[in-house]
Amino acid sequence: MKEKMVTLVINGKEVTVPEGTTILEAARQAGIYIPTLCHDPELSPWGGCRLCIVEVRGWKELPAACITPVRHGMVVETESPAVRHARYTLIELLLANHPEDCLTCERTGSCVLQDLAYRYGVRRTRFEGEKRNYPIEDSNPFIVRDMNKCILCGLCVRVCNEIMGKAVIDFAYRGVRTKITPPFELPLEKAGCVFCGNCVAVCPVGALFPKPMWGQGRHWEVKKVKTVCPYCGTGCSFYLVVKDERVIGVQSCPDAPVNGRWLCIKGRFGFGFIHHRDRLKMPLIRDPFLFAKVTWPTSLKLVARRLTEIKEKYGPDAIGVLASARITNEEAYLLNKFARAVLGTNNIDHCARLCHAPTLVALREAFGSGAATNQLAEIAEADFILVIGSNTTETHPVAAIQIQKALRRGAVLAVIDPRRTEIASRAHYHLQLRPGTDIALLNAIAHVCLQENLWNQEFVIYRTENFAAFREAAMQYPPSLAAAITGVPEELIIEVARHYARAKNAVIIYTMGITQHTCGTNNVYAIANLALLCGHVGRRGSGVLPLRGQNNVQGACDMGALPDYLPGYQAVTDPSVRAKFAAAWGVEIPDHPGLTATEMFEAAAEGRIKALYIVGENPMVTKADTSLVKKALENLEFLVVQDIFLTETARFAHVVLPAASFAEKDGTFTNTERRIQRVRRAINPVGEAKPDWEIVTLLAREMGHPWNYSSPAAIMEEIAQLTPIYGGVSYERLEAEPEGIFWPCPHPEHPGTPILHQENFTRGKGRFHPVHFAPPDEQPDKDYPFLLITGRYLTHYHSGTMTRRTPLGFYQETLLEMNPEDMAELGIKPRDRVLISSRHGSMKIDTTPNSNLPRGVVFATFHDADNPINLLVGHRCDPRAKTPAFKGVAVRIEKAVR
Ligand SMILES: Nc1nc2c(c(=O)[nH]1)N[C@H]1C(S)=C(S)[C@@H](COP(=O)(O)OP(=O)(O)OC[C@H]3O[C@@H](n4cnc5c(=O)[nH]c(N)nc54)[C@H](O)[C@@H]3O)O[C@H]1N2
Ligand SMILES: Nc1nc2c(c(=O)[nH]1)N[C@H]1C(S)=C(S)[C@@H](COP(=O)(O)OP(=O)(O)OC[C@H]3O[C@@H](n4cnc5c(=O)[nH]c(N)nc54)[C@H](O)[C@@H]3O)O[C@H]1N2
Ligand code: SF4
Ligand code: SF4
Ligand code: FES
Ligand SMILES: [Mo]
Repeated sequence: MKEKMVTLVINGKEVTVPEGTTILEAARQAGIYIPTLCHDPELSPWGGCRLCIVEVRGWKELPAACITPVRHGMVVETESPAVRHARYTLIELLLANHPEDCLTCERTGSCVLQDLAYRYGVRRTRFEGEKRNYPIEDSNPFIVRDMNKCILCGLCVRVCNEIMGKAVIDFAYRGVRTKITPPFELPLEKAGCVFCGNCVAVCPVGALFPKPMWGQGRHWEVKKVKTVCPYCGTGCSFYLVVKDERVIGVQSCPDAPVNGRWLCIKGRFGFGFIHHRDRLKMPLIRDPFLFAKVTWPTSLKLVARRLTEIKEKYGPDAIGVLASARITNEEAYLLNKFARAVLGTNNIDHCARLCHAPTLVALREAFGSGAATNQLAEIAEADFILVIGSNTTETHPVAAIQIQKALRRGAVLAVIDPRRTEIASRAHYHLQLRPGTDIALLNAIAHVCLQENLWNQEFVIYRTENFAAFREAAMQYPPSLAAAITGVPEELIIEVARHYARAKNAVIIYTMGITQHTCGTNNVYAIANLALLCGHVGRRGSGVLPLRGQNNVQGACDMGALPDYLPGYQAVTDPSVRAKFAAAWGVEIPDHPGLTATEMFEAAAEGRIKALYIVGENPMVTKADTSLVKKALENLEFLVVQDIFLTETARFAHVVLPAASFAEKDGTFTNTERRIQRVRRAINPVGEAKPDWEIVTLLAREMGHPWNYSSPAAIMEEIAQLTPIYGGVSYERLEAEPEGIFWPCPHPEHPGTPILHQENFTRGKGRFHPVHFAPPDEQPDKDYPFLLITGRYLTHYHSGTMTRRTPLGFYQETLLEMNPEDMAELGIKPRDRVLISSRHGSMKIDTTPNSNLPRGVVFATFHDADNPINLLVGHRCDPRAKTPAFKGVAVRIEKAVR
């Protein structure tokens, strides 16, 4: 359908725009400025401040341009004497009850009110307004609210409500007493605020301000460096604000491609770790009980000598490398090269093993690529969204904003999760299944699609294979059976199936609730089957999004930090691939896949692995079966840990190497959309820390390999030569294309691929994999009657090395969340200490009630490094992906003394 166009004249210029465009939008498209205060293109229009008034020939009133649609033949003046006069008066009125210092205030350096006063020549106000005298609200560590400077534009109210799906703040009182506040004047921290700071990001004046930067630096004294968030895989970018070699804050960067101005608490306020006094500033060696500070040459010589000795004595496969999903692509690439070319082993892996390894196996076999199929922004375009095992608002908060946008557009949301998470509470359908029963549920959804003939026959015929086998399997799961297995009412299953199948565009979002089970790989197959059956893949707005966890876990996989793949998912078992890398690197590549991270620890505990080089991971806290990890680390003849802090793991090391943090280096991260983005150095490394790429290069040289990379850009050149999916990536291009590059991007002229599998699947045809439900191997019984789910909180990140070290008050201890009725039955009161035991270990922990948990299910995070929950998680894992079953551990709970 062609849009109807309308032509009008603005300031004598003819402008043609689609019908329904506002005068403001039409003017902006024509490059004509109209001032605004309460308008924001991403928020619903309000028309409250009236600063955007214009004159329309023949109209008696001056209409507000931001809410007035254009009409054919309209003649508009944006700066006529009448308009200027009215604006002058409006600004005077605003200043009338504004603090006296307004025109000289330097709080933000970009105050829209002040700019307007100067623009329209308002020097003082003729009106004697009632000055407000509110106390400054700053009882929380993140946001300062100075309501004396508020102009009541309501932008913060709309952001909180429309973008965040919260309604923490609103207008209260009337007349001159009108004020924006949480209900009952509660402080933000008591009103459900999640401290995303997105209200601060839109405040046009200095009323809302980030507390870390309060009084820290005037705007001309600071430099701003655009970079990418070091936490989750959403890949938000922002400015690091730097003064005198210190990062003092984070500011939204409106042209950030993934997130625009929106961030979550970790991105906006989680930078305090950068300058924390605990940062490693010198290499350390064990001496024999304490760590001694040494120089770089001493530490590197020792590492090179010991690794060489162990390699000579036991062979290269006695050494393992744990790479990191926190470091840059260039650094992960070098670690892959270090393991294979310098050490001579494929024993390299990283935390993707604990995370989306089942996705790498199953989506690869189903679609041909183990990565997300579409962009995050497309979530907002879907009509139906199925979220499975993802606590999206806490773990990918800015991706959750896209879900919120879709909901505002009228999309239908269904969430499959045993817990009533926040995203589940926003959903039209919450399928609160028993942990570990997803396959029965997903097969039943497929059953309904087949039974009711809702499936996409054309797609299945032309684009898929192995349908008959899948059909036969799925037909064994009528909703009544699935209801009995999962505990989800039959009607819910049927309705969700109908919605998914009938949607024009539908996306499935899934994460750890799917992968961290002994049936993780089969769970992912079940998701892929459903997408194939309904043809919801390979189109804009339709796809499967396994949201990747860490900032650069996608990149670490892409760069070959995996035991079976060289960079770009080129199999080590393929002789032609090995020949290519052998020619480029000048060494033979070992031909057998290496050990996974899971297997490396088992091997170390058994004495088959003698040395580990661990970069940017903290397995003592994050790996399953802490007792086994401890035994493995103690057993090693040599352990090198390279981190930014002396972690629980580093305490076992013989040598600790101090790495530079994300703020201190150049490079690239690849986010969950496969978008490659530039990370930029904002400050020099603290102390004598060095970027990981420099450390690995020095180590390789020390071990006799003449590496001489001068910069991350030079490393990327080598990556592009050897990795077809990154073939067109270069730093010049990344500077010229600030939105980033989506792989696959095989050559410099290629535009990149935001949407996968459009004409063909990467593997040709999409393949169905019939899967069956089997009761989880670990069942609750009389001795272990509860099921423990482990996971995350919004404000903490993994082992907490960074989030526990912001001076901003992030820290919370880990609590065991229980259904209040279960607590009552056991006679446990809130904050009572309990002994929790699994078949694998036990520990003491405090309890807290949470009625969003079903009975029989308990929840705890693994963020508390002092009391690691992984003591309870055994080493049961998915047989193919080797991902541990972090979800669904049978436990017993007994009251304990403190
Ligand atoms: N704040 C914060 N954000 C993070 C991280 C962090 O540590 N902190 N870590 C990042 C990383 S690496 C990752 S991988 C992601 C993880 O992100 P998520 O996967 O969203 O986080 P989890 O808390 O591990 O678990 C997700 C959900 O799975 C549900 N679940 C448990 N068992 C089952 C089941 O059997 N079936 C279903 N359908 N659901 C189940 C849980 O109730 C939980 O709500 O988060 C990333 N983002
Ligand atoms: N019980 C339970 N356990 C889990 C999970 C669960 O759901 N439940 N989830 C699992 C998942 S999905 C994941 S991804 C893992 C995460 O497991 P890990 O990756 O081990 O967790 P992190 O705490 O993020 O460790 C990253 C380390 O890198 C360091 N670091 C940060 N930046 C840099 C840098 O630039 N250079 C270097 N050299 N180091 C740096 C940090 O200080 C930190 O010590 O945890 C897993 N463990
Ligand atoms: S910080 Fe976020 S949640 Fe809190 S009031 Fe502002 S927009 Fe709302
Ligand atoms: S959503 Fe993820 S990438 Fe974005 S600011 Fe938060 S932690 Fe950083
Ligand atoms: S910007 Fe149009 S009324 Fe406020
Ligand atoms: Mo993860």
